[in-house]
Amino acid sequence: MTTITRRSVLRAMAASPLLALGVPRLARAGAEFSYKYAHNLPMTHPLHKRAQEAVDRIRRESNGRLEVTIFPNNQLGGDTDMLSQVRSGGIELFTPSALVIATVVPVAAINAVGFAFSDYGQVWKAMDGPLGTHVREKIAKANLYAFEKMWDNGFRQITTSSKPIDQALDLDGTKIRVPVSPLSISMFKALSAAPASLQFSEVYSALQTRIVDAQENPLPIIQAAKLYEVQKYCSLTNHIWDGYWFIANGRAFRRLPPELQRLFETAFNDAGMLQREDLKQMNQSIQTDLESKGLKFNRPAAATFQAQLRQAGFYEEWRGKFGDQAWGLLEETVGKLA
Ligand code: X2X
Repeated sequence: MTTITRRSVLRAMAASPLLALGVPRLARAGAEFSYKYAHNLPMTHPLHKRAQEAVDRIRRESNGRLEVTIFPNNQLGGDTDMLSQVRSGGIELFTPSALVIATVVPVAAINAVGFAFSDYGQVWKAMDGPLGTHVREKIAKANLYAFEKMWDNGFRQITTSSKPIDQALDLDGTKIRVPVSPLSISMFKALSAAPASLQFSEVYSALQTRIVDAQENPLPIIQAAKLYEVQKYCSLTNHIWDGYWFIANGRAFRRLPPELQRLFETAFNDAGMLQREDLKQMNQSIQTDLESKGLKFNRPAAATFQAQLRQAGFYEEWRGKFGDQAWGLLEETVGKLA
């Protein structure tokens, strides 16, 4: 016997364009799974655009069964809030930077060890390979599901309102905002700066009111969040490579039938690969754009920073914290660090 339920009617309507016409709101309200996805970036950033495409694809290919609503730009709170919401199930999806998820899964910060990666070839080799697998396993232990492909945040650069940073000494005493990340604090302390952790939602106003003089982020974020309006100098240090893990609450992911889990995986991983490509394209012209908006660029050599980090025992300390296994996986790609 076939029972006619509200759900089966809605599913039939969603599958038939003619019937579904005119009742989009009803069809939406009837989605079998309605998930919330939150992130910390302005809507002009490629992460948002590609996530929006993925979400549209998911609705289409699931015939309206699976619907994701996006809350961009810290609408649901800063990183720390979003992280606790995705852990509790208040939201189902979140894209924390590796630095941020590391407050719950410490080894996730390993891609952000100072000056470890020298280019994207190394980055994706490690993160799409054994190091990425290792981190995803640890994320799973926190009852979060990390989709396989990490999204790009970028190589982080230092901006200041006061002076260009040309060598490690120039950071001495500089009040610099870093994410809510023990690794970032440790690294900038080792460089004799005065780092302060703030959520990204607070960065623009902290710079504007001079609570801090400096911050560090990849150029696409400096552009999307208009940080050039409140900063003068940009020093291309490339000191950290940072990426976003696309994560789901573990229970919310397992609750989906296998075909919808696979749809999530395909849609988010494909979109992540395109987002990596977007950033690669942007990186070719973005400096010129930021110069036209008034930022002054310089390109310091890495040597003085690395020497200072070594001398301060930074690498030894973090090798100990991450453990030999994870550290070994990183060094397999980038060579000896300590
Ligand atoms: O907070 C930041 O600086 C950002 C946007 O890069 C992260 O998500 C770590």
